[in-house]
Amino acid sequence: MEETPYAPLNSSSAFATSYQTLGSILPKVNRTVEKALNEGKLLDVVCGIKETMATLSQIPVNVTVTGDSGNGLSSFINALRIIGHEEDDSAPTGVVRTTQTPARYSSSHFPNVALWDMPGLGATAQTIENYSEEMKFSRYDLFIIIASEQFSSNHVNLAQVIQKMGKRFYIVWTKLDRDLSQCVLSEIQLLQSIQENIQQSLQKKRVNIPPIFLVSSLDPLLHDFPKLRDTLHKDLSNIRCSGPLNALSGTCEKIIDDKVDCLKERIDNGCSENSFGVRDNDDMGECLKAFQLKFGVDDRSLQQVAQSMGTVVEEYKANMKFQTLHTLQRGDWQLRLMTCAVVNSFFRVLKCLPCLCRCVPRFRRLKLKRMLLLVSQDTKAIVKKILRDSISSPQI
Ligand SMILES: Nc1nc2c(ncn2[C@@H]2O[C@H](COP(=O)(O)OP(=O)(O)OP(=O)(O)O)[C@@H](O)[C@H]2O)c(=O)[nH]1
Ligand SMILES: [Mg+2]
Repeated sequence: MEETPYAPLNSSSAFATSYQTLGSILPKVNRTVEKALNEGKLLDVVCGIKETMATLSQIPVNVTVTGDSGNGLSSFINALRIIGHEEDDSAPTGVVRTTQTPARYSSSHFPNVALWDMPGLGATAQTIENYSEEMKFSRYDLFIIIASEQFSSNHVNLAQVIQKMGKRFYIVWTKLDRDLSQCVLSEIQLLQSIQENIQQSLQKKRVNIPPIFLVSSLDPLLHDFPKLRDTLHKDLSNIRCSGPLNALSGTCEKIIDDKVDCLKERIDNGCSENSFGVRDNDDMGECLKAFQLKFGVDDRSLQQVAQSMGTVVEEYKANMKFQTLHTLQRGDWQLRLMTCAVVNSFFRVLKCLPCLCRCVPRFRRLKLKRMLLLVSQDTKAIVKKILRDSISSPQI
């Protein structure tokens, strides 16, 4: 497996992110998404979001591996990279204190991620505050605290410091092979007692329980390693994408709201037939279909979106509250009232009264505008789902 050789921490350039690239691409993507939403082409919105994801996935993320010296920090890095400690570019390991300065490693399993091997917290009287300052904790995006043999106060203190910084961290209990070979308990009991011990130690110091993984660096594919890799992939995606995609989500909502305002104005001006291509704007079913088409949440568009996202259309439809005329009337009391038989009969009578018949078009516009608003809410829900799915499955 091809791996990049390690580099000791010697410059801050390793922490320079490609936010500049991001700064130049995001406005372009925003424009693409804006145009697509205005034209009701949700498939183009998906393309714009995928383009953003591709850029975001190149943002370097710094993951640091820390813990007590000798707990197996360097061995864990090699195991995570699935390389042996005898390979040229592996992290040096040993029974004597080995790692003296932070060293950076990369792995083809985690593209654009710097894995930092730290000198462990030593037997010296170094405080956790000094250690976190010296190791420049503020530079890292995610922390992996390694523990083995015993979950010490150093581990709890590390967790506390990282929690205070508001950063994501995991606890990885390693050397599980030794525990298993020496313990008289069954494997299930042993795993449970390690988990409980870690949780209790953290709870005593009011640390929120992070993900905990029990592994052996001698078996990089066994125990909790697969779960750990999976969680790490998801968190890396979150770290890179949630900020910009949340911003994009806000932009999308604003574009949809603006579109609603613009269409409401057209309805007020009596241009609904021309604008939406409806033949009879008293036919609520036809109007609903026309609005859905206008926003790109019609059956055909949703089918294309689902296909492009690698899923089934039902997943998207399940996010819509007002997909059919029936659900629309059932889900919104205002529209239910406006379309009930009594009100309809009342307006039919009004139509025949010359002095009051002017109220009829006004009432029809009210109904159309309400329906428009509800369809726009469904559109927002669909866009949110596309964004959510893009973060959780960045490879789509
Ligand atoms: N059996 C077993 N031994 C392990 C495991 N992980 C690490 N070791 C051994 O523990 C010793 C210390 O491992 P390192 O990875 O060098 O530990 P470290 O925390 O990086 O230590 P320093 O760099 O010295 O602070 C080595 O002899 C490793 O072979 C494991 O999962 N199982
Ligand atoms: Mg080491």
